[in-house]
Parts: sequence; structure tokens; C-alpha cells
Amino acid sequence: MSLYVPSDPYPWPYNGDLRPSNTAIIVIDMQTDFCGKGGYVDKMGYDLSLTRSPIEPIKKVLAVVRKQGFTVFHTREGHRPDLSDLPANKRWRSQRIGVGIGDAGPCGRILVRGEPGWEIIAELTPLPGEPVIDKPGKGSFYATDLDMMLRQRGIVNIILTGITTDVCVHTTMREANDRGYECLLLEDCCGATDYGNHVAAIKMVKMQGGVFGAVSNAKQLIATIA
Ligand code: C5J
Repeated sequence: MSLYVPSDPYPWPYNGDLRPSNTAIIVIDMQTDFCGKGGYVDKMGYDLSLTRSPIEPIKKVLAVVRKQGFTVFHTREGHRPDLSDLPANKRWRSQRIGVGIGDAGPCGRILVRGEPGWEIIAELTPLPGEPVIDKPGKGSFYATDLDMMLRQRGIVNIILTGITTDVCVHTTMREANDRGYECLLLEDCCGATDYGNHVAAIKMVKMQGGVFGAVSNAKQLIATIA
């Protein structure tokens, strides 16, 4: 039986083959550094309500997909404490705006593995057994074993949630799309540091008949699979 999520610009997935055994949900970088008080995004002066807006919709999606037996992946952006995996230009740019990656902040060293700010927020703590991918960059495939773990599980469809829409979510979606995964972005389960960038990032996905995949929302996904 075929199953499609009402999505834009086409019902997703393209072939109607939507099953818990071939579909994964990825929750990207829901860390204090990106959506918590005193974290990296907060210290840069951005509006935290924008990166916190996906928390409740993601919680609703997770409750349903976990019950149905879909695989849930989580990612964290961060660097080794000795910063040996932090490119010099990434550090320099952050220092230039006064919020240096690796420097001390209210939530510990910014974007450093093991620090409080790097942890996934309590509301979205991974369940035991759910894979957590640590990545040094914006994409979840670069310098990680995500692709191997997805293929080992027979995953061909990926549902993307998390922050930020225009940076880590988009980079991951592009990486996944080029690897042949069929991608769906849930727009209310994502957020950016700038609302205009969120809207633009969503629009980019839908160009050219769905150049990176399709876009839907929590309600439509839940109504389809519940
Ligand atoms: C950023 C991310 N924006 N998780 N990281 O630097 O999108």
C-alpha cells in the first residue's frame, strides 16, 4: 500500500514507499548553544524565540514516530576540547564578532563537546538507543558515520527537523539529497536565527519541482502516519 504525506511541491515520498523500517527522523542540533539562554546563539544577540519555536512541534512528532517504530537520529554540532577539529577560519570568524568558539561563556566553552551549552536541551533528550551523531561542521554527513548508519538500517527516506533551517538543516538536506535519500523538511519543526532566512530556505527546497525534496509540517506528517 502506498502512503504519502501531503507536502509541497509533491506528495512525499515520491514513490509512496513510507514505512517505519525505511524512514528516519533526524533532529538537528537542538542544543543549548543554539536555543538556550546563555548559549552561542543567545550570546550573538539573536532572538531565541525563533530557534525555540520548533521545540513543541518536534516533541509532538517524536511522540508519534517513536510509537510507530521509526528510527530517530539526533545530531550535535561541536568540537573536541583541544579544538583540533575546529578550522582556523571558523574560529576566527566567531572571535571577530566577540563570541569565540572554544572560549568560555555562561554555558561553558562555546560549542565544545562535553560542555553544558553543547548538550541537547532537556525537552528533547534522546531516548536510550537513539543514535546521536557528533559533527564538527554544519552538514550531518561530513566527517561522521551517519551515512553508514542509515544504510545499515535500510533507510531511504529522511525527515528533517531542528535548527537552524538555513544552515545545519539545509546543509544536511543537500548532503542527503545528493546521496540519493528522499528528504522531507517539516517547516514548523525548524527555525533560523532570522525569520526571513527561514522562509527563504523553505522556498529554496521547493524550486525546480523539489530540488532538495519536499516541505510539510508536523500536523500533516502525524495525520498521515498516526
Ligand atoms: C549554525 C546550526 N547555525 N546548527 N549551526 O551555526 O545551524
